[in-house]
Amino acid sequence: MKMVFRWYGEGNDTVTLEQIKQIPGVEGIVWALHHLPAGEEWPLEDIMEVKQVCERNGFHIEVVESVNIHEDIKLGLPTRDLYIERYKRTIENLGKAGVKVICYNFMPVFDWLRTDLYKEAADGSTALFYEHAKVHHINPFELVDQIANNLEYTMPGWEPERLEHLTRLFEAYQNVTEEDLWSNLQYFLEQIIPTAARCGIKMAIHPDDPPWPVFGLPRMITSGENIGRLLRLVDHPSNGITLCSGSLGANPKNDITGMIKAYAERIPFAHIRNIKVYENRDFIETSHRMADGSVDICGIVKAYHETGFSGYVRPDHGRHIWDEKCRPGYGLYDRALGIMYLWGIWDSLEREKRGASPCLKSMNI
Ligand SMILES: [Mn+2]
Repeated sequence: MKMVFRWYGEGNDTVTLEQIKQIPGVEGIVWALHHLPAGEEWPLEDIMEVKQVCERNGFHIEVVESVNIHEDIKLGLPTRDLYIERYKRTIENLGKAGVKVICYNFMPVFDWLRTDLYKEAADGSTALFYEHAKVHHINPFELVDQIANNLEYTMPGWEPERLEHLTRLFEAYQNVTEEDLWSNLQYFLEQIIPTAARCGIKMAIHPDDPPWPVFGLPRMITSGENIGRLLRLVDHPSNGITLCSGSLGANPKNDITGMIKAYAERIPFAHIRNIKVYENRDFIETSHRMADGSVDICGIVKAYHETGFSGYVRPDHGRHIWDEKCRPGYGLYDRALGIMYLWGIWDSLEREKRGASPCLKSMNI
């Protein structure tokens, strides 16, 4: 597995590239042009600028997250063709810069949903929290007001320009069924997958977070079965998934290790994180350690190891610990701890497979 770390760019992240450099085994930066709204073409010059900054610090930029999809594409409006053409040009520009994987999602309106970004745990750390009953009792406008408008940092998927049009968006989705969304996704993929394939890029859709409908908005990428359907829409290696253990793990029925084994060839990018799921469907993001949450992190890493996974991995989110001030879920410390936990599992599996290292053997250990 190739370890990567999400970074929001110069002047837009509390974490520096110099700090990331000191986390063992991180080879690349997961990045995006966060200043561009969904639907804009990503200019090659802007892409090359990020490449230069990252490469100067010894990192590759092979994974982009996300190139967001304009709502007109998801809604299947006539204007979608214009945005799809721009999307193709962005793919081409990213290909020229050496990008190999583009993570994206196809969730209407909200990329992800939580009810509290700083829920305090018994040990004094805070983390992102989802309260199921609250989502069913609050209207989306109130939730946006509580979450997005009180943020120090812009959160991906919660950009002000997107949320400004919330009323119009909800109206637009009123008659859009899950099946409509599937057919709009198919239309999009049929157009862009040939371009991605030609550019040596794998598209990797991120599962819906949480993996069920919210505020009456349909959701598709929620289960192993639906991931199978997605992969069959355009049956090509460039049509893949970002397997996010935290998103899919919110539904305990999801067999994530089973998905890894079933779709190994089509997972270019893995998000690994743990959450604790409660019986009432609430969940809180926890440390990566298996005992702290409900997700079988050891089983997941083992499944990747067994299938010979050579794709990219990132620790996804972290808690806020040691008084760190950071973008919710994206501090340095807990994500670095997560990486070391993942390496710990991976290295022990490697050792088991290959036997003790030559150095240890020569010492007769
Ligand atoms: Mn994720």
